Amino acid sequence: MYGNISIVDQAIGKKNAQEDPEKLAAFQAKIDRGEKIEPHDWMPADYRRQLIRMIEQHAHSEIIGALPEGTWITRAPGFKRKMALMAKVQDEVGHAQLLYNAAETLGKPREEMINDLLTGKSKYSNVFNYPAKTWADTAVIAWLIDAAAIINQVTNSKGSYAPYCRALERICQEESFHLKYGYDNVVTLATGTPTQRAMVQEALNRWWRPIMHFFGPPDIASVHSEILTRWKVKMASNDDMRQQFFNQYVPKIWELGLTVPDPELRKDEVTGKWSYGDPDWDEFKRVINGDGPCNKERLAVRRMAEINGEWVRNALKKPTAKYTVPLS
Ligand code: BYC
Repeated sequence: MYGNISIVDQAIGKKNAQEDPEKLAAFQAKIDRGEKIEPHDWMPADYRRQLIRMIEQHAHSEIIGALPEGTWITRAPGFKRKMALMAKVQDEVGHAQLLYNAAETLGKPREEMINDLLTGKSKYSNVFNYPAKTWADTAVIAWLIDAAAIINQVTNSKGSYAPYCRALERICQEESFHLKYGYDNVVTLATGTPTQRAMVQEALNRWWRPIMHFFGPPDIASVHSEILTRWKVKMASNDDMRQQFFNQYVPKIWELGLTVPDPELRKDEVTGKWSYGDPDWDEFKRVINGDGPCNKERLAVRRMAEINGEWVRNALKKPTAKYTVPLS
């Protein structure tokens, strides 16, 4: 902070200074009244830029997020679980389509978004840069990562940009099925043989830290929260969403006789706030900047999919031309 004005406020102030002050005031008043912004409405350039950044990252997260679970479709125990997992993975890819559509309404072409993902220019959620080592990992992902996503998305579906809110509402309905599917798998393992129980505990131990990171850095270190909150794009802070997750899911984890790998995690019954150990924010920074256990692998798979799918995209554009189908 410099005096009473934060660095973010100064930067936004400079950008906003280039905007028509009357339009800017009318825009903020509209947001403050709780009205929605549609694509054809006037909006400040930075509102557009911030939304593209966030929605695009979200879309990329859904598409990359399909990969850790996707590798388990052929190995899922039993036909019913294979079918259920396949449906979940399809849903996630469908979410990406809805989100790319929402981001496109702001003027960035889909090809450019995909290109920015493949070149590493755009980020996607930290959590999908970790390996799904056992079947129990898929159970923990479907239960707790989908739970974390629902907390984030239900909250932000009340936000100001109408196309993003509409996409989030639909996505949350599907995510709530995923959560039930994930919980069912966790319960099966947690109430199964000692080996199954150990397997789900071990998966939970490995995923806990990435899940803590999922909600973003602590509020004090969050770069975009201030302006996104003022513009009602973000309807709760990173820390508030993390606290909501603790409140809703830690008791459920304990109920199953599982433990959380954080000896400092406890709820203050007076304030209602949870305190927790440092989840290693340096690791978070490394992972979101491309240096996680699976970042290279995830992008390599996406690049391969892009090359293999090129003839389909071309065929859709020019159905009468001849195409060579790559043999992969
Ligand atoms: N991972 O200022 P901050 C799913 C970045 S998929 C990576 O607090 P903001 C599912 C942030 O971008 C659902 N990067 O940011 C799919 C910024 O960097 P840049 C995924 C992160 O935007 C398949 C910097 O850190 N959900 O559910 O105010 C199977 C500073 O952060 C992360 C979404 O994408 C992260 N976790 O708040 C199963 C939700 N956190 O851009 C499940 C949409 C922060 O300045 N996104 N960063 O270079 C959001 O709600 C917000 O962007 C966040 C971060 C709360 C994540």
